[in-house]
Amino acid sequence: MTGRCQVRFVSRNLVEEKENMPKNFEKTLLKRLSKENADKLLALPNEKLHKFVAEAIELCNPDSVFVCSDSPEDIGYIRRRAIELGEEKNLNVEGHTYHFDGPNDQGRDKEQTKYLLPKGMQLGEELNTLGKKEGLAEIRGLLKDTMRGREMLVRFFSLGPINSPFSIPAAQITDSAYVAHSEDLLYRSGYEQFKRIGNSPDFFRVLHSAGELENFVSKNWEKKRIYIDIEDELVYSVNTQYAGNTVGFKKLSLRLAIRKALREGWLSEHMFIMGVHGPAGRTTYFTGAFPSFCGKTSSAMVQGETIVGDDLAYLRRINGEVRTVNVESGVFGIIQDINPKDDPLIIKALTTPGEVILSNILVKDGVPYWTGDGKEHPDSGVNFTGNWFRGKKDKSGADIPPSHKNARYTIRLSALPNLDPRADDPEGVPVGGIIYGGRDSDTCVPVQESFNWSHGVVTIGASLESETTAATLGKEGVRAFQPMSNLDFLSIPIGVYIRQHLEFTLGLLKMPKIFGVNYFLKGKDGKFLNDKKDKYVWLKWMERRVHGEVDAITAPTGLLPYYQDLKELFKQVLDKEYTPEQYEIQFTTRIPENLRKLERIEAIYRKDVNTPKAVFDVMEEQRQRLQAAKAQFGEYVSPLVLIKK
Ligand code: SPV
Ligand code: MN
Repeated sequence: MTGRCQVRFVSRNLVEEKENMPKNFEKTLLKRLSKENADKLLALPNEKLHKFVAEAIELCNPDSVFVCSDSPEDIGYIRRRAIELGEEKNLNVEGHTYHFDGPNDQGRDKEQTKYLLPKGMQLGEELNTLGKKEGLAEIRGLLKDTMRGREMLVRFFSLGPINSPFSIPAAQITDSAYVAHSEDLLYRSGYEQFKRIGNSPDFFRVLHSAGELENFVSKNWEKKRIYIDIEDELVYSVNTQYAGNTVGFKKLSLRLAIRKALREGWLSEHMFIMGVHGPAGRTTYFTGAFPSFCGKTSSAMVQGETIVGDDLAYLRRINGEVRTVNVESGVFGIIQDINPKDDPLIIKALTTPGEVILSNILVKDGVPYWTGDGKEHPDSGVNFTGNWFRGKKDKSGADIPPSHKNARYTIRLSALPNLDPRADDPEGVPVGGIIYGGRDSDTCVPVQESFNWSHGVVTIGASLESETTAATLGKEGVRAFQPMSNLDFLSIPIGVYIRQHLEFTLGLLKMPKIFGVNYFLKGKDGKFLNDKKDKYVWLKWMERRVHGEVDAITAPTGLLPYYQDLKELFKQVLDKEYTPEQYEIQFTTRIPENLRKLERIEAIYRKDVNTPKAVFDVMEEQRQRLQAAKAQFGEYVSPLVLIKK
């Protein structure tokens, strides 16, 4: 099929043939693209794609257009351009480069990321929206002529594995070789897939320009805009370089995919996917949703287990079970605190020759440094603020750290030795369990299982909360509502999203279990009750539960592990003595805190008229269980008293 299309479209004198065609956008392509690039684009027999590129050319006015066919030469060209344009610079290790975003462009810009709403459509007050007509006029105005004197890069990707029923084709136009290069590490090549889809209009599009540059960074950051046209499945991004705002297939396409998933009956989630290894060589797959800075990547990278993905998952019902794929094929991970002791596998990938992009770290003499890397730091170097020296202050008089707290590394997953062998399986991997976790100092136990699917969706996923850290907002310990760790990316009302989850498993033969974890529980003295590595044990316990190999204690908020099972796993996995005292304090149900949490969460869902009644029913049942336990055992209920003799 692929071969036939190719022959039909490129074997004749394509340029002449196309010149006789009436459509204006094709004329534009033939006028503005070299023959070689026109041939590459027109070999993809897709009118919507041709129109997209032609209109972008007319709007942004590049000097030239490069169409990346995913051949090694074309991919090599993009990588070279990133260096030639100065967007990336070489580090000492072969293949490693670094990139800086401007000081005001160091993270996802929530405020300037808006949905463009066609007349008559409403998404609820919580979502950041703008009228489509007005928004398009504004963003097109900002994109006008931004590529004069520059080359436009056109790339194709597959969101999800190649040749998979899960996958969504996607096309990106950008004038940033750093963006195009990052995507090469983060996504599977899609040029061939575009040949296969023929004239289908069913693909996502992203149009990005970094805008005017000064010292290689976007100068007009005050006019940074990221607008998502949900009707046309087209993302616009301008005057920004930070990958979360420009690599359109991360959170921007996640927003489009959430709507597509609602229409088509599947789920698009902010989740890692990992294989947890059980007895006798068994692998059980889990997905996990955690807000940023809450242990998501470190869970997916636990030593001894295997990783499928660390950020985005599509979940579908296939043959009576839930299966999932990683949307991506690389990692755009937070580098702060990555060090040889805690993260040996990532450190190996970050120190071995191969393709690596580091962003917003400190560089001195071709060597990268970042906060928490376990290395001695130089007193000066270059970072996202330009020349940096110890004691350099920002406008408010605060010390500028050597690297930004959101500094990142970009690598291919294949650079990791613990990549799961089924990571690219077009059929996906079966989901044994779904894990939700947030930063919670005083309410939830370290690990628990829900009683059933709807109890898990409502009281664990939809009720997820996470405390901000001093590092993120300046105010520590402020609890934020983080349902499914997907709130920032919701493109549908929250009540509709929760209903979609509740209905997702109706009629399935095999139900994934739902678990809640909390790595951040503290004791009365304000100290964490668990070590970083305790999560290794929680994962193994959850794996055993999926296969019904260990029993659990029924507590008011869910099913808890037995001490004996954890004691054995602590010994086996970490060679650690786990004491009954540790167990009892960690797994005590904190009733007042749990009741308060229910109240907070219920109030949020009451505000959305779309919330299914089942949400309130499940919450009410939980409240009654908590109150009954309080009447019987008091406010703090040890797991030991709950064990039925
Ligand atoms: C996150 O912040 O959740 C990320 C990185 O995964 S970003 O691309 O900014 O979304
Ligand atoms: Mn993420």
